[in-house]
Amino acid sequence: MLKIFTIIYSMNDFVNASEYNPEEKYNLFLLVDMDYFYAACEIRRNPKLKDKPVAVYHSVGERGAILTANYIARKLGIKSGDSLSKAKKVKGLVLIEADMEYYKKVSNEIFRFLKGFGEVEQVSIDEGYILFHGTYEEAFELAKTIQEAIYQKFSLPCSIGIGYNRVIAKIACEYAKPNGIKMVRRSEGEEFMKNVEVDKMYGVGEKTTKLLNEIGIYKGEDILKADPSKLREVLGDRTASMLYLLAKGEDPYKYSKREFPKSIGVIRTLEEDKNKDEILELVLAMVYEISAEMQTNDIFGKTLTLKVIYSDFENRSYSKSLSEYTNDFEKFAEIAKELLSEVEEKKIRRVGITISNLIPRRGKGLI
Ligand code: DCP
Ligand code: MG
Ligand code: MG
Repeated sequence: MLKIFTIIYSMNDFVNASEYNPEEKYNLFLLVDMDYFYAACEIRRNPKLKDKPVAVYHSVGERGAILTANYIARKLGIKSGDSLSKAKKVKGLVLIEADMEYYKKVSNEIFRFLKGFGEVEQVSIDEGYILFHGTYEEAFELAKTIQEAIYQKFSLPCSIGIGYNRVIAKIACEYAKPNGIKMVRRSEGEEFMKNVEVDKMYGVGEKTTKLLNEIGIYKGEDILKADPSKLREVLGDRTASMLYLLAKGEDPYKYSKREFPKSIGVIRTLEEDKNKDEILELVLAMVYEISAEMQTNDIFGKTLTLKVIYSDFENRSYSKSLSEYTNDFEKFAEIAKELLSEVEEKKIRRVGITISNLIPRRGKGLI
């Protein structure tokens, strides 16, 4: 258990990244987020402000806070959350009181327009996911079209992140800002996350960031290198497994808004054909990935299936069920080892692990 993160780390060499096929269609997510939205709305209705530092604030009585600032103002050190009194000291800064009604109206118009490009999941006043099925290249073309169209129609800049899940799209968008497009393919996901700072990760707030920094974890790669038992001790099981999935470029929350899954699985192609005794570490790493996903989503399961595709393209599946529902890595790892021992002595090309017979969280009478 203790060594599993490092095992997974070294497994990268094993996985065939050249599997990516430019013709292939995927379910992709385009996160469209407006740039310095409230300030951009103000500049839109008063174009004279275009090259000036602009900040929008909200105030109650004497006290006020900055809600956002354009990038010129950000260069002067102004950001959302700053106090109005601090902002007032910045020479040349244009301060405008928030007009929420106007921003909501503009937002509604933008989202009505975006719905013309596909199914949209709005997540805040200025951002939403467009669900897209197609190739990565098509997704990138669509993003360019949308960005240009929004600018033409509303005179507002936006940035777009494209990813194979919501979390990757969201983080990619941060990197695209301002007024850019950033796409991360599945084969690039883990590499991309290596340099992502923990506070940029979805669901990681100030408190978790502080705890992580205290034990020397700043970026995605530090999470994968960390001692997992230490991570669990500091953060608790659930947050630790959530972070692990994020660092791997996976979406820990992917079941939250959707149908409950029938099974959770991963499949990997080996860089070169291997014997069964050479794939144990990879198999355990895959089991760990799935159990972490189950732990973050409060999912429990009973049946583990190991699928082996031999180099002659024949394939076989081996399954075993536990007597109880669990999401404990050790329990599934034991079955995986047992199943692997039953595998034929032939060269292996691909290997898959699936856990099925799933139930949501620990419920009365269920476990
Ligand atoms: N907002 C707010 N309070 C905050 C952060 C943001 O009221 N603490 C408001 C003002 C923003 C809008 O929500 O304009 C959208 O938030 P974003 O986080 O998307 O920030 P911006 O669009 O302003 O800037 P960016 O270009 O970084 O997306
Ligand atoms: Mg924004
Ligand atoms: Mg936003």
